[in-house]
Amino acid sequence: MINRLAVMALFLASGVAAQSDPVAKGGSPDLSAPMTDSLQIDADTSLDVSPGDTIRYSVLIGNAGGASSPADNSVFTAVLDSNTALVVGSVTTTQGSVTSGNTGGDTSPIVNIGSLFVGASATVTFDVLVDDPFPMGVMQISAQGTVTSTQQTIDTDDPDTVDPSDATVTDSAQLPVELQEFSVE
Ligand SMILES: [Ca+2]
Ligand SMILES: [Ca+2]
Repeated sequence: MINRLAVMALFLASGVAAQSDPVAKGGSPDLSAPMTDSLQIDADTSLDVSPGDTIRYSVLIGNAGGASSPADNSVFTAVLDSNTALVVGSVTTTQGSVTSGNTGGDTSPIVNIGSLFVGASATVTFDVLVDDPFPMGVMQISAQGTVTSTQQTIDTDDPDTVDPSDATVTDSAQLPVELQEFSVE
């Protein structure tokens, strides 16, 4: 991250417009994949993520690469939190096909996106069920996706944090709900 910032600063200092110069992009794809989380089903109407609830992840996979530089054979996979379970049948994509996640016995999402052209994007969504009961002392749920392609492989990004390729973390004071009381501000 620091190195990337330093490089960007050098570009800016030298007057080179890194984003608009096609030479700077070369002929390579430039993938991005922010993965957001949201409370899809609040089973206990607690207004917060808690055991038994359903979290929906949404991944916007984009390619901002140089001209004529698709990301070929793009495939999305994800490693889910061990205290959650994929909701079989919940996996969707706006491009390509779901190869794992919608058939009985599937435990993780795999989506075959195919070629993702420059300027194009594909949105993948899937749901997980939060374990109930949930282990005491665990305050977070995290999931990390990966997009592989012939030209480039990247991890998904939690857009809530500065780190450009970190797991998507769901915080909740309600998770170890059995033994704690919380004041509402
Ligand atoms: Ca809840
Ligand atoms: Ca981040």
